[in-house]
Formats: sequence, C-alpha cells, structure tokens
Amino acid sequence: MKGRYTHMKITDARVVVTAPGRNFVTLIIETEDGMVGVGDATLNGRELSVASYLRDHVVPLLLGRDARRIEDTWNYLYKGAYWRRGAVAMTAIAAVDMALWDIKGKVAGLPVYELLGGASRDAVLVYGHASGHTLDDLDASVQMFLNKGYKAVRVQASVPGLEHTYGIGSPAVAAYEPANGSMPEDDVWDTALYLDFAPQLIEHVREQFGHGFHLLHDVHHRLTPNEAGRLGARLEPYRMWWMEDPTPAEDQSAFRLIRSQTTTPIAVGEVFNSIWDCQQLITERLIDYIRASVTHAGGITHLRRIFFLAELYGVRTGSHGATDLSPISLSAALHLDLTVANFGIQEYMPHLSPADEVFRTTYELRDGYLHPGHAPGLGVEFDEAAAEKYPYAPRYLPVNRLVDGTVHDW
Ligand code: GCO
Ligand code: MG
Repeated sequence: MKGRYTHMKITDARVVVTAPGRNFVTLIIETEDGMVGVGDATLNGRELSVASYLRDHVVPLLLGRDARRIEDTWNYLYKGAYWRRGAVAMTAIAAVDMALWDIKGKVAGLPVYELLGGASRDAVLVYGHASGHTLDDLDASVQMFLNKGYKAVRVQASVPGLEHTYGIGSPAVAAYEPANGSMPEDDVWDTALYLDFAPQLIEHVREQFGHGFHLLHDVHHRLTPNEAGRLGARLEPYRMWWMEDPTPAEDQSAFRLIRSQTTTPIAVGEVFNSIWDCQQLITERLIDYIRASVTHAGGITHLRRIFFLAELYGVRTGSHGATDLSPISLSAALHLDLTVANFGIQEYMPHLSPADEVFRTTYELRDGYLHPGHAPGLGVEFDEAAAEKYPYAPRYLPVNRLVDGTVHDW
C-alpha cells in the first residue's frame, strides 16, 4: 500500500517567535500532503534556547520522518539526544509531540480528545486567578469570578510590608512579571510576614464568600517543609482545594514532612519536566494534585504517562495553565483533561488581546468549565502573518531576595 496509509513525510518544520502581549515560541510542522500541525515551545524567560534547540537540532531530524509515528518520534528525540530531561529539551520535544497529535487529529477528522480515548466528562473544571493589593481589591476580584460562574478561585494578595508579591494583577491580568524587563527585577521577600498574613487572607475570603466554591492558593515554592506544614495546618478549617507549591519542588522527600503535619491538599509540578521529577511524590502519595504542563513536560505523550501513573496512586491532575504557556498549550491540556479518569482541575488565565489575533482557538468557557471544542486536531490556528507584527523582546521573571540580600525562591 502506498501514500498516506504507509507513510506521511514531514516536509517542513519551522519555529516562530512572536510577542502578541507576551513572548511565545511556536513550532509548525507540515507534511507532504499539506497537513499542518502546531505545538507550543514557550519557556518563559528562556525562550530563545528552545527556539535554537528546535531549529538547530530537531528540525533537521524531523524532515523526511513519518508524521504518524508520534511515540517513535518522542523516543527518538528523548533517547536519541542521550542527554536526558531538562526544561529546554523537554519543551522542544513537547512542541513536536503537540504538532504531531494535531496532525493526527486533522488526518482522522477528529478532535485529539477522541484519539486519546474520548471524553470522560462533559467539560473541564477550571480555576480563575483572583488577586488584590488590598483585601478589598481581592474581594472585588473574587466577586467578579463568582459572578462569571467560576466554581473555583485561586486567591493571592499583597503581603503587608512587602512591596511586590507574586500573583497580584488587575482583574484581567495577562502576566505577573514586569512588562519591559530587559533585566530581571529584584523583589524582597520575608517569610515571617507572609506566614502571619496568609491564614488571615484565607480566613477573610471564607468569611466574605462562604464555602460554596473551591478555594486555592499558590505559595510559589517559598517555604521550608516545616513552615509549609505549619501553614497547611493553619489553613485546615478553611477547606482549601489545594495549597500549591509549598516548598521548592525538586526536593521530593521534603513532602513527607509536610504531609506528616497537615491534611491540607498539596499541588506541585509546574516546574517539572518529566515523570522522574514526580515519581516519588506520586508513588509515596505525598501530593494530591500533579500540576505539570503539556508544554514543559514532554507533550501530550509524556504528560499522559504522568497522569496514568498518578491515577494508580489516587493523585489527581491540575495542570499548569498560566499565560506564559501559549493557547496551543492550553488547548492540548484541555483535550487531555477531558479524557483522563483522574482529572482534578485546570488552571485558566485567559490570554488577552492581541494573542487571539495570532492564535485562533475553539475552546469555550461556560459556567466555570472549559471545553476544547470539536474541531479536528487541537483546534488552534496559528496566523503567521499576524505573528510577524509582534516582535520578540527579552523579558525575565523577577528574582526574590531576603531583606539581607540573600537570593530566595520567587
Ligand atoms: C501558576 C504559576 C505561574 C508561574 C509562571 C512562571 O501557578 O500559574 O505559578 O504564575 O509563576 O508560569 O512563568
Ligand atoms: Mg503556581
């Protein structure tokens, strides 16, 4: 047999770096019969390293390969590099993987979720980001999400006494990083101030709005295990959906200590890029939610493996979905979320205009739930002409320092 059914050659693969509102790296793969697939390759603050990894070392290997062989291509790029894991390599592999799933869906005439086993639910529960410099501002922000029908809200507020705190923005926030950072901004961090304030913040929100919605909070890797255990214990009366990234996530055994001190659910994983980063966390049941993203953890193929492992141990999913991941990443996450048995929740920060001019998406938010839509493939069209209007400019995430100048986790 000849043609598409035995081979489907990749004839072109190119990388586009664009900044419609913020920086995104996109991989476009084309096949001999004109199929086009797209993948997100954005690694916030280190974008060009992934663009180079793809352009210089992956694109030459893709040309002439069979676009249908997703699993084989994944292993070829992962094992074939010899050097394992790492955010840059895994983001590059993820972009290829997404683009190939997109193509497979388009060839089949089916949305990717159908190829992954079909929907396990009607739509995907998402959480929105409420924040405020003051508790009054935060109240207005929470109210806005509840009015829009959100069933789950993450709350962050400025810590009194600190000038900048991660996670605060206007209601329609697109980013928490400074807009024009050709150099990283220095922020000051004080754990004692935060630990005094965080329980007041959560108590305040429950007092104002009650228990009729799911409440989340991101600690952003800034505590020690003992501090995190104490905080989790203080938050227990407020029935949190989760406490996110309480300690630096690379130290997996630290979570034993946190677990021994609190039953507040724990979510970890936005900085992970492979199953090995969370193997212990999952198999020892040290977390409740795994938050890796499609883009940084090796694409749909690899993130699905992580989710399947998590399913065995009663750990649910809660994928990273900040706006530094492109709409292609969010769409890919939604297709996967819709299918897996152990889905928990999906982070959702809407991409603001002009991102929608460059990425045309089919996902739809209704009553606090997202659905990826029914278009074949991932359901995202990337407009290369529009992308050209928004040139890349370097931007960095801030760096935290303690009051005495010591570098701390941001
Ligand atoms: C989240 C994350 C983000 C990260 C960002 C870094 O929970 O959404 O913590 O806000 O800070 O993705 O690039
Ligand atoms: Mg986070």
